[in-house]
Amino acid sequence: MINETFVASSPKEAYDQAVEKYGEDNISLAGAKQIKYDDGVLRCEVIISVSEDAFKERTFGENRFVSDKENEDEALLSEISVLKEQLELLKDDIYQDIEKDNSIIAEVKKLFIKKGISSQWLESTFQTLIGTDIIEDSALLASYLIEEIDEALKIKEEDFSIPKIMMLVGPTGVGKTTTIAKLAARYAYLLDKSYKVALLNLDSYKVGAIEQLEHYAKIMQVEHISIDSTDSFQEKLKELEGYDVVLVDTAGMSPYDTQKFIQTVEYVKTESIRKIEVNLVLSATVKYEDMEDIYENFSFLNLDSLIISKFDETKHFGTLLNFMLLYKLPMSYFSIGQEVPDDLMFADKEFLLEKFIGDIDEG
Ligand SMILES: Nc1nc2c(ncn2[C@@H]2O[C@H](COP(=O)(O)OP(=O)(O)OP(=O)(O)O)[C@@H](O)[C@H]2O)c(=O)[nH]1
Ligand SMILES: [Mg+2]
Repeated sequence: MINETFVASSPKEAYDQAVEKYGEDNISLAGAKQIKYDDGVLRCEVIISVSEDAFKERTFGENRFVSDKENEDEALLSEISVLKEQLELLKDDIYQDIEKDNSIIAEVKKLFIKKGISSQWLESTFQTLIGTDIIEDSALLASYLIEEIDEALKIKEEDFSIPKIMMLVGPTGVGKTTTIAKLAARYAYLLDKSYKVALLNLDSYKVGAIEQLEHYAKIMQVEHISIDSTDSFQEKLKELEGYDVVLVDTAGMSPYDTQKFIQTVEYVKTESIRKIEVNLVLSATVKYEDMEDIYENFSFLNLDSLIISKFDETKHFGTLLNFMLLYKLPMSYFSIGQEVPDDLMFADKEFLLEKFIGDIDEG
């Protein structure tokens, strides 16, 4: 095997470069670190191992046999993409003129931006309405936008095809452990059928993390195991094959905790008979500026769905909706307070949109 280092501003970007070059199945992570370069910029180095053959083929073999036909196709494709760009610019110009003359668009746009929706999404939606009556009436336009948001939101239906493994990941203090406890109670006691639940704790960083989950496990009388290496994770997953639902708690990570990310990727990639479903827990109070960093880093883990926590701590849901418009992750659960197990509900678009409409109505 040969080790190769990829450098980028985030671990995900560096890892993606490796995947693009070799394909996900041909590489394994050998390490990662964050380094301040001589220019003062912090960069992430991700080291992957790859077979010698793949390394030679990809590093020295590329472009050796590019045929004339392939060259022609490439030239044609690049001409088409230039034309497409010019068309987009033209459309933008036309739209800018219309926006200047149409006070209704300007008024509705200002309100939705104030509530957290990005101008980029709004403008591309408005562009599809040029020439229609909708842009002549502010109430109609606002309700059209809400319908569009509704349509874009996705729900991940609760899946009772047992057995399953659900891993919760997310920034520090967002409510992962509390949500794990609520989910454990839901599957063990609150549904029509009682499922056999086990809790696995991968958080070996936080002081008291083991005790926190153990405390919930004791109250609910469910199995609880702490893990400190990928080997023991794999071993325990095997031992727990007879369980219906295995809930996996992880350490809270800031977007800059490269080492924790790499460790978590190793856990996610652990071979197991069942798929490890990765759920990102995101607070409803997330700041717009943090959203992209969070997604950029956590998408590294191949996210299956989004659990929204701290629903009760805000009246403003536009930023969160914007997050979903941009990244199109399906929502699975909402955590609506601190009470275990009561404050958890299955994700509901209507519930979320009603709150957003209430906020819009307040202006
Ligand atoms: N208001 C409110 N508080 C919540 C909610 N979910 C969790 N909390 C509170 O947030 C705090 C942190 O919750 P944890 O479950 O420990 O968060 P965590 O993501 O596991 O934290 P780390 O493991 O440190 O990353 C606790 O005080 C919880 O009671 C929620 O939906 N609403
Ligand atoms: Mg925790």
